[in-house]
Amino acid sequence: MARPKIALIGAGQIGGTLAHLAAMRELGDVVLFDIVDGVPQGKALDIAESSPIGKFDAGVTGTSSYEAIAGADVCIVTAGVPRKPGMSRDDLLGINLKVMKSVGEGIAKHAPDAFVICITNPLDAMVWALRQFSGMPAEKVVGMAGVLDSGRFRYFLAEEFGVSVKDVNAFVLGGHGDTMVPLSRYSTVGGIPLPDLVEMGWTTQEKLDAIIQRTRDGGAEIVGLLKTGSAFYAPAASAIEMAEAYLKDQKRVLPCAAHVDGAYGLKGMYVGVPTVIGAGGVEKIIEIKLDRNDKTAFDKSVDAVKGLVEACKGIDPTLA
Ligand code: A3D
Repeated sequence: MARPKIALIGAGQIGGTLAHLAAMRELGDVVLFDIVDGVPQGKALDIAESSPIGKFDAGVTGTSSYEAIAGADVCIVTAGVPRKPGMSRDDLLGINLKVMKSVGEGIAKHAPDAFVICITNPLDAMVWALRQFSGMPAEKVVGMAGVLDSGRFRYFLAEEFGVSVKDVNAFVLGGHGDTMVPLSRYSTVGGIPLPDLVEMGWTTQEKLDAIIQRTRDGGAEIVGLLKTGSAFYAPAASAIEMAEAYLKDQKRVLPCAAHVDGAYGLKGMYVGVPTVIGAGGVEKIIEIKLDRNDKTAFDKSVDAVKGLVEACKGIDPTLA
């Protein structure tokens, strides 16, 4: 049986890391695409040359031509620009919207059956635009944000409690931005919900609130340290988890920016919700019960995403 084909659209910081991870895990043959000629070819050759040492069998090639992604099973999109210190994700909207148009059209033409994972920011608006431009089925186009946001939340919680990251589960809903909604009630350590851990004296509500705020600001914290770009190791690891769930039909329960039409009272918009990812793409959207505070926070996040989508329509009238 032929290996799956994984196309990475954008060969920058995240694209290069994705290529390395996908090849090392032998998820399939990797094609790195970028408009800057030489960069995808150079990174691909470098990774391919590491394969005898890392002992992995995966073809890794670089290209600046969409023809090379033909028939890809998975496309992961990082094309565009990242933020610099002082910028919000929303400041990237104008530039990255144009990029989504060319990428959406390129994927639709050459890999129309692929499962498409968008990472480009501002995430919830860009994945919506990418799906509009590509015209692909909603369950096959998804945004990566929740796996990363909950990963950050889990890491901070594991540090606070001095326990293994493997035993910490966390839940984050809503848009990928300052309005994201980390849910304490659904986040657990060894199955024990966070509010119970506060009652048990493992931590205080103040410390938990600080961790939640640090999770919301997680992207900005890295941008502030790096100064020249944004996070790439954890974002790449998160998208690989989603790609693997699709390729291996794992039916993973993962928070993703999915097309929600009906659930949560929403009508045809992309926002972060718990999903089941398997061979059908987004096979299910899980509608959880929100208490009044969580619902208020979720509604605020949804409104922020709606504002960005309206801004996209203002810039490109074909989206209206
Ligand atoms: P960077 O290292 O700049 O890579 C982006 C690449 O896209 C560059 O190599 C560009 O040449 C390439 N590119 C630009 N235009 C096109 C085009 N039309 N077609 C193909 N390639 C193109 O950025 P990065 O890899 O650090 O980040 C990529 C994106 O991911 C940015 O928009 C970030 O803001 C975003 N990001 C999202 C998250 C989420 O959690 C959603 C996290 C971190 C970064």
